[in-house]
Amino acid sequence: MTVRVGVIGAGMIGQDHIRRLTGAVTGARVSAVTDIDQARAAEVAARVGAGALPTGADLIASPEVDAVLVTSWGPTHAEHVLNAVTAGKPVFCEKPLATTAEDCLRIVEAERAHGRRLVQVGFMRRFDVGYRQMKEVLTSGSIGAPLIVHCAHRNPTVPESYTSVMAAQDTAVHEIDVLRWLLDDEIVSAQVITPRATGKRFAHLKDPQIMLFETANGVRVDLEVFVNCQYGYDIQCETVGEEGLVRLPDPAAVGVRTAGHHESAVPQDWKGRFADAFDAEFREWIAAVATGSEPTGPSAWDGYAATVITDAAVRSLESGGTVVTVDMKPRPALYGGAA
Ligand code: NAD
Ligand code: ISE
Repeated sequence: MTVRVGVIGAGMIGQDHIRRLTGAVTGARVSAVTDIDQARAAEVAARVGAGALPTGADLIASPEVDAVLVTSWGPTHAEHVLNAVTAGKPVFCEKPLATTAEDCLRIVEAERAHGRRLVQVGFMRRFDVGYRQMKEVLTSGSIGAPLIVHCAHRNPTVPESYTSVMAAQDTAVHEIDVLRWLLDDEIVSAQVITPRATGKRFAHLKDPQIMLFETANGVRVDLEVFVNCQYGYDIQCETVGEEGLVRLPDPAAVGVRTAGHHESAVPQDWKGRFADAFDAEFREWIAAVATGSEPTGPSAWDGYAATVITDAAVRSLESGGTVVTVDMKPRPALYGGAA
C-alpha cells in the first residue's frame, strides 16, 4: 500500500519532509498540501504532483489523504492534530505537539477516547544512530546505573526573532525528549542559570544558558544551550555511569592533515546533522501507517511531557534561576502508565 500523506505547512521543514517522503522513503507519496500562504502551497504541491487545498480541515477531511503531516507554526499544531485524531487519521506532528500543556492534554484525551495511538511527535533524535547506540549501552547495563549526563546544544547563530525562552522551548526541548527516552526516567525539576552573555548575540537574548535537570531516579543533567557559538551546529552528550561512560559520537567526517594541522568539518545546521535520523523517522512512521500499526516513535504523552518540562525551565529562567518542580499528570495506560 502506498500511504497518501497530506502536508499542513509548506515552509522550511515542511518542504524538507516533502522531499524526504518523495525521494528517501518508499511506500509514501504526498497527495495534498496546504499552507496559509496559498501561493506557496500551490507551488510546492505542483512540484510533487499533489493537490493544493485551502485549509488544514479540508486536507484532513480529504479522501485522498490517509495520514497527516503537521509542519505549520507551533501555535497551530494543536488544532490540526486534534482534527486528525477526531477523523481517526494517523498524524505526524513536528515539535512542539502544542505550545501549552493544556492543549497537549486535550490531544492525549482525544487519543485515549479513540482507544489507540494515532499521534507521533517529531523528536528525531530517537532515530539517530549514535543516540540509538548510546541507548543500547545504557540498557545493557555495561556502564552500570547512570549518574550524571553532560550535554551541549550549540547552533552557530539565530535570527533576531529568537527569544530567550526559545532556548528551552525550541532548542533544549530536543535534549529533554531524548534524555527521558535514553534514561527511561522522568525529569522532575529544572533550573536555568545564565553565565556571562556572548557579545555575538542580539541584545535582548540571554545566551548561553545552562540548564540543570534532575530525574526521578536522581540522575543530574547539565545542558549548555549556546545558540550563537559561531563555529557550527554541535550536539554533545555524555552519560557517566557507576562503571564507565558512554559518549555520543560526532558525525563521521574525513580528517585532513596538512601544514602541521589536523582538521575535520563540523556540521553547520540541524538539517545536515540529523538528515539520516529524519529519514529513519519517516521510514519507520510510514511503515507503521502502511501496516495499520500504532506508531512506535515519540507519543502524544511524550509531547505533553516535553511541554511541561520546558514550561518549568522557562519559569526558572524568568524567576532568575530558581529550581522549579515539574508538575506532570499521571501517565495513562495507553502510554505505558498506570492511570
Ligand atoms: P516555517 O515558518 O518555515 O514554515 C511554517 C509554514 O507553516 C509557513 O509556510 C506558514 O505559512 C505555514 N502555516 C502557519 N500556520 C498555518 C496553518 N494554520 N495552516 C497551514 N499552514 C500554516 O517554519 P519551520 O521552520 O518550517 O518550522 C515549522 C515547525 O517545525 C515548527 O513547529 C518548528 O518548531 C518545527 N521544526 C522542527 C525541527 C526539528 O529539528 N525537528 C527543526 C525546525 C523546525
Ligand atoms: C530548531 O527549531 C530545531 O528544532 C533544531 O533541531 C534545534 O537545534 C534548533 O536550536 C531549533 O531552533
